[in-house]
Amino acid sequence: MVISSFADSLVRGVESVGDRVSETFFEPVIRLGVTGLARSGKTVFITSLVANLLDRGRMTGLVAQREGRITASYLQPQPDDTVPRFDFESHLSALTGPTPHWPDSTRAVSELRLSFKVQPAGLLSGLQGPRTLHLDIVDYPGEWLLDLALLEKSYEDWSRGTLEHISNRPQAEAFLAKVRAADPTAPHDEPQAQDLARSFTEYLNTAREAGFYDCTPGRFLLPGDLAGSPVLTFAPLPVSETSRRRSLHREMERRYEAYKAQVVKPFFRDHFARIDRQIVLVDALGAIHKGPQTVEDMRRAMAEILSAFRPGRNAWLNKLLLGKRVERILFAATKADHLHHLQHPRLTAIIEALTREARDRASFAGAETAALSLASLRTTTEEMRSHNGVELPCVRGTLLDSGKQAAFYPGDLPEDPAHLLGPARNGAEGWLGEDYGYMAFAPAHLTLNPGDGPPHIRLDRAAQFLIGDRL
Ligand SMILES: Nc1nc2c(ncn2[C@@H]2O[C@H](COP(=O)(O)OP(=O)(O)OP(=O)(O)O)[C@@H](O)[C@H]2O)c(=O)[nH]1
Ligand SMILES: [Mg+2]
Repeated sequence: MVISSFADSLVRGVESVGDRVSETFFEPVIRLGVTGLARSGKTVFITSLVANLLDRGRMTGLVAQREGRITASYLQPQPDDTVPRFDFESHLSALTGPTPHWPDSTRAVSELRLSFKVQPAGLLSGLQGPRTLHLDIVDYPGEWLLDLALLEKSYEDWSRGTLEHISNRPQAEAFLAKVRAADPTAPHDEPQAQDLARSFTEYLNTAREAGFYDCTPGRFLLPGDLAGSPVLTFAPLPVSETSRRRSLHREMERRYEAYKAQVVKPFFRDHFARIDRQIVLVDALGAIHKGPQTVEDMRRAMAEILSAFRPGRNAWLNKLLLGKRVERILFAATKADHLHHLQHPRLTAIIEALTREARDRASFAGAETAALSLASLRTTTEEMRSHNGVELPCVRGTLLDSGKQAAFYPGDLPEDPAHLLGPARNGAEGWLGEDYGYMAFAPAHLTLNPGDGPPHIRLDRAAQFLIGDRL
């Protein structure tokens, strides 16, 4: 009797010390960055991840959950007062409400804090009380990472590179005609500057819609509250050293430098530099459907985006990070519910190949990397259908445009990703022999069991890689 109460109080003592220490000194925070090019699936990913971390019935791939060690999870006010909160509730009710629909496109950085109470694993688990761990999830457009390259370029270099690069694109014709008509050495004229910037922005938007990913400066596409301000009112011009002060050239150059100092640098300083774990989402299926040129363009954009994770190359970023590194980077092919699971390994192989160059670099910088295929919100079911005597692995879902149910076979992804990436690199116009279809599915009507989050594919595996070691 005496012994047991002594033992109890010892345990309680340890527990309360543990609690106090953890509450006052040791509530670790993981900052998880979620990025990807436009429409890659960032918003749906965060919404479903958070919903599934709150109701963890479908998260058995998360080891701490399987071991029953996550005792609670809850949303908290996010800690950065100047960053908009990720609008989790609206996005979730869009996806899972009575008339399910996809959330709207998002235009800026946002953030959300999810906190966990976790029972420690291992020998001491019985002696310690639950720990608290905060997960800060930051959603930011991948296009903003492309801007890193601007920091190393003068206005002259950037102008020359951009004009050369877009010279053959039909989307750029109208802008290029204005550039030819402009005299960069003439005195600066604001309406003309605005006209050039507007026309350049139009080019960027149509190029992006046409499937080009190399559309920088990134903030021209997602201006948020900077729309119309001078830092976004510039454009590339063929310039030479001889322009005088107050010329169109000099004013454009000044604004370009202001964009770097007041838009690009603050983003890297305030958001990027603080990230511990990163997921990069890639809509590989969408790109494959659009054709080889889109795939090649995406591969290049990914390589450039990911060079931000190899800061050695950029002196400014290197200084900013002071040796801090993103510890883990996950490359995820999204919307895998468009494919029967038989094809998922092939999609993963494609994403691995697509990011190989960049992955090698990131690993070199000390980050652990992995690749997988996932669906943040599963909208389809699988079925085999026979077609001309062949059994095809299909998926069935509700079509977004007509609301009708349909079975869909997207084509046979090659076992060897080089069969896609090779022709893409070599400038092929179309895929040889195979057509890759794409259908937009609507989110399905859901009736969720208590304790279950929305249906997904491998979201738990993604969570395990990204945060599992800290739970
Ligand atoms: N079938 C399916 N479609 C998805 C999934 N995730 C995203 N999508 C589709 O992809 C579109 C874009 O998803 P978002 O999450 O809004 O993408 P985003 O990266 O936040 O897009 P922006 O905010 O515009 O940059 C959605 O409207 C859906 O049509 C998924 O898990 N399954
Ligand atoms: Mg979004």
